[in-house]
Amino acid sequence: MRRIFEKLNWGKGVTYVIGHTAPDTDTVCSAITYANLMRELGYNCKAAVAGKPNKETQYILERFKVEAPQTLEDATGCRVILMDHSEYAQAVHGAPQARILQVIDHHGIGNITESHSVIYRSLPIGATCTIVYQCYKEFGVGISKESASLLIAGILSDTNCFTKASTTFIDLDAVSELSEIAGLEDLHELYKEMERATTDYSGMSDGEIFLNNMKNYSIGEIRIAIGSIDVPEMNDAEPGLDEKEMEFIDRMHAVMPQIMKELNLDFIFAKIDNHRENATYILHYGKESDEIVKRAFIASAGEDGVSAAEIPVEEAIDKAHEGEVHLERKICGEYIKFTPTVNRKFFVLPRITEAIKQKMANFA
Ligand SMILES: [Mn+2]
Repeated sequence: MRRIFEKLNWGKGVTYVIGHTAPDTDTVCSAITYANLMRELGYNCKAAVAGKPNKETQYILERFKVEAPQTLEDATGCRVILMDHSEYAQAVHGAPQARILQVIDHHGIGNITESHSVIYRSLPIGATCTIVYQCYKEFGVGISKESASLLIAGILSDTNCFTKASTTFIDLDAVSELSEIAGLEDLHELYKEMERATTDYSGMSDGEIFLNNMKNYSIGEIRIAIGSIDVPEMNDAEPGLDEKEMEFIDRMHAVMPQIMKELNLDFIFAKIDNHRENATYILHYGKESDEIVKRAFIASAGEDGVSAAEIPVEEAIDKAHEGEVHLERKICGEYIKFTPTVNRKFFVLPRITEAIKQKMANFA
């Protein structure tokens, strides 16, 4: 394996190991640890971020006393290793003019291109950090206490502490070995603190809260973004909790037009999780976005000529949870509410993508 890495065109300068914009814990921690591994193998690599890490990630870096990676403003002309994404829409500015040496990811294949040989490693597992752990094992390189802590944090974050449908035994095995190296006994305590940091929106405007975990996607010529936001924990001793939560969701809805305009998007969507209710609210904005949402999440096959996206809602979620969970869907005014919560990568994005493709096909 080491020989294969020698074949990459490393050049003379530094190679940046960098995750997606709106950096989260998996993207940042996988970049730091993978850069460490590449340096161990003798390559001049440096971790970087494509924006300000979110609050959860800031908490992790502080807790494990790790310096935040430098921000790479523009990757034009740079050599890069992309972590946790494969879409230009999510990549650092200038990525189309960068040379990609490697991609380490656990999402679908996006629209990046590279004419030179690359190492492209993608697995349908819980976190990019798990793949980095596998790479360490493959090379027989020891994992430091610090790197082990960061990898655990990335895996806990992306799998919501092993509760997401994307979690695999590979992720669980990785964490069980890593926690011994890291000397971390109480992972639930760690995850609780991470959750607290995630919904600490103090000092942030509504727009910043929305952008905190928003991802951009290109579907052909169509540019969309999907924000993923958690309703902050509120004091349930006070009356009117439901209204306060809805007020927060309405505030997120209110910033969507401005974000859509500024980023020149065709549509913008949001997936807002209210953990108290164990529910997800789907929000949409953009011309005829209601039709897309209808196709993606409401319409049943054949009804009024509007066909549902490939997999019926119930089937999709049942599959994800192996038949143990029944998904409920409710129309709440302009929003669609799912109980229990649904996943952006496996549930929301594929259905919206399919609905947009159908809409485009009908139009053409
Ligand atoms: Mn990830």
